[in-house]
Amino acid sequence: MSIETHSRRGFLAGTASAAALTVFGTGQLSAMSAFATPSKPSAEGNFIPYGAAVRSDALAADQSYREAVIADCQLVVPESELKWLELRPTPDQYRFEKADAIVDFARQNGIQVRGHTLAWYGALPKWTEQIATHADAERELIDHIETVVSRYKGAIPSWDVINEPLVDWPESAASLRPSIWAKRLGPDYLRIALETTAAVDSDARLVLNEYDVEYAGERFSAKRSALLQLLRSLRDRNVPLHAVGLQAHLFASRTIDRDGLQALLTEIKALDLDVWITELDVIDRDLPGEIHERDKLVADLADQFLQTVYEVVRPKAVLTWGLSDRYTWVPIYFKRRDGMPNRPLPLDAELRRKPLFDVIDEFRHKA
Ligand code: 9MR
Repeated sequence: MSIETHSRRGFLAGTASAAALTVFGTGQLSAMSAFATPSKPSAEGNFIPYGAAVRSDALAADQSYREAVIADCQLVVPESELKWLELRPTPDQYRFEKADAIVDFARQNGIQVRGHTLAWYGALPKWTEQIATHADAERELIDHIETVVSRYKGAIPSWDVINEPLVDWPESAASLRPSIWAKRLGPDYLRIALETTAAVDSDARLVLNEYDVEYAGERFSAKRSALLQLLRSLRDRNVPLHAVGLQAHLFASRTIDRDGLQALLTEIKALDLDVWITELDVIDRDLPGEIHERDKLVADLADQFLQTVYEVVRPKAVLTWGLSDRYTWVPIYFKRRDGMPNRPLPLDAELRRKPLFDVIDEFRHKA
């Protein structure tokens, strides 16, 4: 696929006329000048939408995967295509082609899109390390958010504005990851990112997305406390925020802290924040190899997690981080020692439904 680039100035000047051409396997080009056509919400009444992280390259090259996404997802989130690394090869360029392709695919198929992510320490292009001053950092962050969020206004109704703000073992809400944003702007980067997103798209649901908040153990309860403190401080300062995203990368080797997670969710509810399950999958590295047994344990763990959440709050949506075991990030870090492929997702590598699919489907229909 060729990469279309827009200079920042050129793009801002020519938003209305810029038409991105996308092609997804059918051989047909489709012109996409207006993203603002709202996607059709789930046509299934009061059911919670289910969605998955998707990859533009796989959607373009793999028809059976594309059909599975169309059949099973009411919602998609680009796995990488909206990250700075993909969008911003140089300080002056925005490269929207891959993200546009996903948004276009979703629109054509009546699927909604979530945005991931605007302010994160990860997947930043090298040049951002050179951002040297408070003023430069503020300008870069604001420009980026204004450009990206305005492009997809109306087409991306919820954003993981903030991703993974806290270190792995925080002492307090001040224990922010030392991203370029935190280094140059301090904790104020959170406010800047959230306020800028709200200013550009006042209808967008603004989400703060975090992981490791569901387990038993000191490190995880420290994460829950710091997260809650952070949410309260944002709320106390009237910073716009609508929801918390629980990533839910579940580890078969860890124990879910039912009381700890439910206490956190109760407080989140008391702050009048919604909950989204944003990146559910089950890291099966330490589970037995036998496939039926493994798939059952994977589904049981997700069931236990979702049950624990639902007893306190009905999430706005449940998304898994990928749809099929054919395309998953898990082996990058958590390959199995027996050499067998990981099976963390609702569909297997042949796109057949696994017990995990049924568990999620059951929760989608729960009141
Ligand atoms: O799954 C994503 C992988 O393909 C990327 O290489 C990586 C870096 O951009 O990010 C992965 O997605 C992560 C997500 O953005 C944030 N939560 C953890 C996800 C899995 O690592």
